[in-house]
Amino acid sequence: MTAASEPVDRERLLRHAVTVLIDNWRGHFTVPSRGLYPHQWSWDSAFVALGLRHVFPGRAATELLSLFGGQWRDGRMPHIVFNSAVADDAYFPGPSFWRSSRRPGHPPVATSGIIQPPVHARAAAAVAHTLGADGPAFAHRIFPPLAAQSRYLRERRAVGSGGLAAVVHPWETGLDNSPVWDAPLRAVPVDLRLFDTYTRRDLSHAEAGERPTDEDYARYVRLALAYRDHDYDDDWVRADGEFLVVDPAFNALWAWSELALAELAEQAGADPAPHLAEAELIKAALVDRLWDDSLGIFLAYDARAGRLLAERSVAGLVPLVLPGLPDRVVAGLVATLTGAAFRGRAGTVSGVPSFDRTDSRYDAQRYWRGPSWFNTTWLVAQGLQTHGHSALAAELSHDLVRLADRAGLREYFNPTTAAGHGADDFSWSAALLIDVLTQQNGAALDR
Ligand code: 2M8
Repeated sequence: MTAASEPVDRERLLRHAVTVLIDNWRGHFTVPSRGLYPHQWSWDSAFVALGLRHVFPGRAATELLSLFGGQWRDGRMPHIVFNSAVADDAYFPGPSFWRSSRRPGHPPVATSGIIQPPVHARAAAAVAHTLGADGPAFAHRIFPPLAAQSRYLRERRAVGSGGLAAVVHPWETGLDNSPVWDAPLRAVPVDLRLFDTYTRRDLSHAEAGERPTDEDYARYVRLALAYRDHDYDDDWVRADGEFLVVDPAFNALWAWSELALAELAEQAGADPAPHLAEAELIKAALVDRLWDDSLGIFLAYDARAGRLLAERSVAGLVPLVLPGLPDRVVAGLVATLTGAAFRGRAGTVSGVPSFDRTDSRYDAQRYWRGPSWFNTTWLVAQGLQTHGHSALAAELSHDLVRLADRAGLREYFNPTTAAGHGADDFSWSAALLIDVLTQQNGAALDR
C-alpha cells in the first residue's frame, strides 16, 4: 500500500481539528495560533468561520461580527484587531506601533491600519446558509459592514483605468514574502537604523529559515510607518507610497465577495444588482489587465513601475474561484496548475505550492516562497469545482486531509516531503480541514 492510499482516520482528524478551534477560541473570536499570532486576523477569521459553521454555527457568526467591530469609519477592515487581554509586545507590530486610536473615527478597539484580502462576504454567505432560519437575521447585521468594506476598496484603493484595487503593503496580500514582491520591494530601502527600534516576536515562535528575512522585515516596517505617519491617507499612498501593487488573488476574492454580497443582499432586503455589476467589472478587468496567455496564469501588476510581474504564484491561480471566466483562461489555469510549475506528475506534490517550483527562488519551507498552504489550496479547489473539474478538486481536498494526517495542523507544508512548518495547531488549517471533511464522502478520502 502506498502512502497516498493509506486509509485516513477521518473521525480522529475531525476531533483534533475541532479541539484546535476550541483551544484557539477567545470568547468572541479565534486566534490564528496561540503563540505566533495572539490577536484576531482579518482573512484568517473568514477562513475560520468557513469551518466553524459546520460545528458551532453561532460562533462562526460571532467570529465575523466581532471582526467587523474593528472596522474604521472609512470602511476599511484592518488586518489585525488587537486582543486587549494580551501585552502590547506579545506580537510585533502591536497596537502602540499602529496607533489606530489616534485616528478620528477609529473603533473602540485597537487595530492595525492596513487591510487583507476581502474574502469575508463569501464566508458570511456560507455562514448565513448554515444558520438556516437564523440566516436572514445574521445577513441583516453583517451586510452593512461588508458593503462598506467593498465601498472602501472601490473609493479608496482603485487605481488605473481598469479600476482594480491596489495593495500598499505586502502584508495586505496575505502572501507576505512571496517572491513576486521581490522586485517591487527593491524600490523600498532597507533602513538599517530601524533594526534597533524593534524586536521580531515571530522568531521566538518559528525557525528563522521558515520566516521572512530581516531585510524584508525592515522594509515591511518602513512601509507601515510611512502609511501610519501620513494618517493612513489613501490619496497619499496611491500617489507617493513606495509599494503599490495590483494583486490577482486580492481582486478575485473581492469579485467573489461581491457575488456573495448579492446573495446576502437578497436576505438583508437590499438590492443585489450593484454587487453583481461590480463583480462583472472586476472580473473583466482581471482578464483584460492581468491575464497572461503565454504563462497561463494571472499576474500581479506593479503600479509604481508600471509593469506586470511575470512570475507564477498561487495568487495567479486563485481567480479560478470566479464563475464565467473565458474557456481559454480556465483551460490555461488548469494546464498551469497541473504542469511542472505547481503540481507536476500526479502524486508527487501535495496541495498547491505557493510559488513556481521551477523558479530558482522557490523555497519549499520558507513561508510564502514555496510551501503549500491550506487556504490557497482550498481556494483553488473551490475554483476547480466551480468550473467542473471535480476530480482535480477532490485530489486537492484529499491532499489537505493527507497533509493534516501526516504532519498535523501546521501553518504550511513542504509540498514534496509533506513536512509541516511554522505554527502548530493553526486555526485556518483546522477550519478548512473541517470544511473538507464535512463536504466529502468517506469513499473519496480513503481511496
Ligand atoms: C501572516 O502574516 C502576519 C502579518 O499579517 C505575520 O507574518 O506576522 C500571513 O500568513 C497572513 O496571511 C496571515 O493572515 C497571518 C496570520 O495567520 O500571518
